[in-house]
Amino acid sequence: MEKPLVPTDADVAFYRANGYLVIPDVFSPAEVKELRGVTDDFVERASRVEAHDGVYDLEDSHRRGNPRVRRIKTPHLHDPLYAAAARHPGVLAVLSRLIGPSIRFDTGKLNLKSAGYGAPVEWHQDWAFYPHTNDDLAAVGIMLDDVDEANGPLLVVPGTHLGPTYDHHAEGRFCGAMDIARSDLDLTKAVPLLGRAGSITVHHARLVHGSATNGTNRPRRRLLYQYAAADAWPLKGVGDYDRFHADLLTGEEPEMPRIVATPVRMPYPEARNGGSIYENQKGTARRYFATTGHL
Ligand SMILES: O=C(O)CCC(=O)C(=O)O
Repeated sequence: MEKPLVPTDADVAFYRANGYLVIPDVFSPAEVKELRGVTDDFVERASRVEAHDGVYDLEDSHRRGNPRVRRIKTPHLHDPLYAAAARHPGVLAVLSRLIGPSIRFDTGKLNLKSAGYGAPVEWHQDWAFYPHTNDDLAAVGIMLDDVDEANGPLLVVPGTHLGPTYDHHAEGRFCGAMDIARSDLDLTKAVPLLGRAGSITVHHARLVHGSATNGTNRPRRRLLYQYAAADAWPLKGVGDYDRFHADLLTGEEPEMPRIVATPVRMPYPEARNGGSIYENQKGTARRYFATTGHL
């Protein structure tokens, strides 16, 4: 394997100021091909599935025999290739520069955003879903397809990781989406994260982001894995300590959590529609992408 690409000092400074990075060609064409192959198999098996389950989150238009998969949940638990992708040396080399040498894997998903109908994800901050004792948390997106302006790229609002944590509630319950009309955000500043298949994106957990429907005839499949500095502890608590400990990918298990003052809102009371961000966001009456479409 080639030596992993490591972000330069300028890349790190860009990430600190803007809250995101795009790094080309972290996964080789052969690795991408294998990941696409497993993904095709998962989608095919979904033709026998009727409703959301532990593996599949389905588009509203999904039917048995005509599979329309919105997301494969926790892919790393269902196939060793997905598990290996979460520990890819290229990904860890990038993260160690951005969040430090001791890195814990949190969880992951594969958002399919299929050609023609792949669902939008409303504007949100990941931090609103899983606040921690410090904010050295990042999500890594692995592009399984070329991503351009039209096939539903991740859109980010640079610098918002340094600002407030916005309200992600509707009618008093968590809904996992921001109400843009009630925020001070200037969405003309949003930028699409584009690249060839095999590239990765990294975004800070507090960065405002979202994505539109994929109206093209090209898929936009993207693995999305969450990581945290090992000394960041989830404020919602640790459900399974053995797994939490086993998910330490590099470095040392710290003796104590590191506590840093950050704007925190708790995702309670829980979303009326559980199961995935897509379901949570059905709780908002103010859908930006459904009403406004693309930027
Ligand atoms: O896949 C996307 O375009 C956005 C995904 C995202 O932000 C999420 O699933 O939390």
